[in-house]
Amino acid sequence: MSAPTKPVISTSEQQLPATGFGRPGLVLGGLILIEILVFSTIGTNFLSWANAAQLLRLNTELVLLALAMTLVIVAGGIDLSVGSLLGLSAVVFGKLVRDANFSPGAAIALTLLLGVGCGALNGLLIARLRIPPLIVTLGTFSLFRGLAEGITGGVDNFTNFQSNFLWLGQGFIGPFPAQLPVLILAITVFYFLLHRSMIGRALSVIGFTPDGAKFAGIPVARRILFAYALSGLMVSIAAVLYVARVGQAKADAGTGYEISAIAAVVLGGTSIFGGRGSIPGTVMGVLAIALLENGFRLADFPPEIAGIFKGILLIVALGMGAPGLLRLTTSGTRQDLHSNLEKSTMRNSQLAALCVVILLAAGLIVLGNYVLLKNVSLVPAGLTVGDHKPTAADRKITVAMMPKSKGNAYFIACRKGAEEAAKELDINLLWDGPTDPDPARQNEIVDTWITRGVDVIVVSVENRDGLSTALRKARQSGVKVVTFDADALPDARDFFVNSATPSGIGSLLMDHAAKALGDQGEFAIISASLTAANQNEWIKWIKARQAEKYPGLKLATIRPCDDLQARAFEETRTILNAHPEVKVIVAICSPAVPGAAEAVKQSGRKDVKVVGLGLPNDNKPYVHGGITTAVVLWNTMDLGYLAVQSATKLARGELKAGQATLRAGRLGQVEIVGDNIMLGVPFTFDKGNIDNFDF
Ligand code: RAM
Repeated sequence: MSAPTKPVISTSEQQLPATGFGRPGLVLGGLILIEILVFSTIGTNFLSWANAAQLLRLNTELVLLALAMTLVIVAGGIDLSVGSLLGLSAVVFGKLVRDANFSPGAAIALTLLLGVGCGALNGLLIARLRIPPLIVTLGTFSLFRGLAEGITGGVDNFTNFQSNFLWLGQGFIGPFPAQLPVLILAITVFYFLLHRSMIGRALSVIGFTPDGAKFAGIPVARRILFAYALSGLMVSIAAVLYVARVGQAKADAGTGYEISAIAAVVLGGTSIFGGRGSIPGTVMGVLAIALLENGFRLADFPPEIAGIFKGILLIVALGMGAPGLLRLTTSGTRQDLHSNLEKSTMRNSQLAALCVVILLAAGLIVLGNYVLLKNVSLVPAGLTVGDHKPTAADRKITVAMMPKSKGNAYFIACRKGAEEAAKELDINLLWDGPTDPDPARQNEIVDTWITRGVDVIVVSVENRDGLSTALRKARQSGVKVVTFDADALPDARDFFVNSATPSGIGSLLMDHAAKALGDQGEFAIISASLTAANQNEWIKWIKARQAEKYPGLKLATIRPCDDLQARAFEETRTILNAHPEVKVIVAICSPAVPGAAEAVKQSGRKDVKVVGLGLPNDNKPYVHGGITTAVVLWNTMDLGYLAVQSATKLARGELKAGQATLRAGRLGQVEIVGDNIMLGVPFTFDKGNIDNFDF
């Protein structure tokens, strides 16, 4: 195609800069306004300083990524690797601090170097080898995440950072979050870079017509390299802030950030075809996405609804750019994409799409009112509910409860008991958590609950050190904290609802393993994560029992599986290959028991057995098949029930430190040892009794 190269360049120079306050900017502004109106009506404490500060804290990393992404897209490219690079930078930083004893300052410097290097790698492949950006960054998307997983073995989670480093992500300068200066600086620099500098102008021209840019004497390759290296730098800065904010560094940090960043950029009016972009638009795009999630949570909507609406917004935003994204897999045809016809079609579809989102948002008001009405208590004062008599002065207590992961059958059963107690006690129960185990997500949800002003937070803690900081903050702001299943640090909570004594659980598991092994032999443990307190306590007691009673048995290895069945399956296969002497797998988190048993079954090894902590329903086939010899557990419904009973009594002043017992509804008097509220003793399911249970 013969594009009118020279006129295009001069026209584009005249048109620059577009700052996003055109028509798409106004529509986006309207959308943000509607979000604010809707959520300030239906969300608790939405229009508060604390919430504004939290929004800023939670979204700084995304803004940094999106700013850099704007430049990349304006230059006609795309960077799908930013989320993975965030994960890699986070774990490299964690490793440098924990294992290589670097000071945080030195580790930050090296992490930023890594970011620039990885960004430059993208840039070199694209600019010098002329491989399409989508292909290159799809490759590095996998490469960077793979390296992060390699460094951590997929399960290591770096925590315990110095408090002066954590201040960067959790501290305040007066009333402002510590991230604010970085954010203002980054937005200002990128604004001037894109809208007021020769480099921004050059990137726009490259995105508009790369060949034309070359003829105009622009060093195209160098500018593209600059854009990607800068993207890498911003990602690594974001990674450092992320680690400081969540207090931990895991290989899955930043998962999905690339999609949110691209969506924010496109939503903000930047053309996915390149050539035209807006920094203010990008910032507004991030805000539109962030408000959705934040507002829904504060309005107590089921978190799934927030996910659905966020998904719709992302589809709309990405849908607007889809044709351009596809074309980024080829080269040399970009000029065709800039026909006037195409440009106006895009604008119209942008407007239409945003109108749809606005209409959907308006529908939320109706839905919100419905939820509000539903939450009005219809129980007349004086009516006895459970073992508490509500009085006219009673305010409905809100208990916010979080499992390690919502998808785990163990916690699904806990939820049933929690809901039963909530109904009996006439309280509001919020249930939310990560879909799969994700300690950083647990931190974010706790933060939202603090802003929301719930009465009690009840949580099963995935990462003890990481979440304890957030829980301490909750206590400082007057929220009571109860942990259940897996504990936080003692000063981060009021009480811990303990499934059974760790010594009881550990000893029983070891006894079952010994029964399957005989006097001599090796066994292996599959745990959930290395940072969960309950898992580590149980391992300690398994080892103690083995040393005391079974000197002929040897623990060959401990492998974490992230509380995921598929991962437990893989880990067991690895153990069977690497340690052929291992004859018993002790799986101490519920998804690991069927995962390990399936791996043993598929290996064809008849000499290997499984014992573990799991649910009867998950394990029946393996118990009947003779692979799993013993499954230990407690009544998980009762655990959820007791946790909500304890939380409510705590909020009502009926549970105080030093108390020796607690009256817990249908469970009767429950013993309190120190600050541990004890559920009972573990129970063993085996071939003889497992069919009598259905959970
Ligand atoms: C896992 C959870 C929980 C553990 C149970 C037995 O699913 O991690 O913490 O107690 O299994």
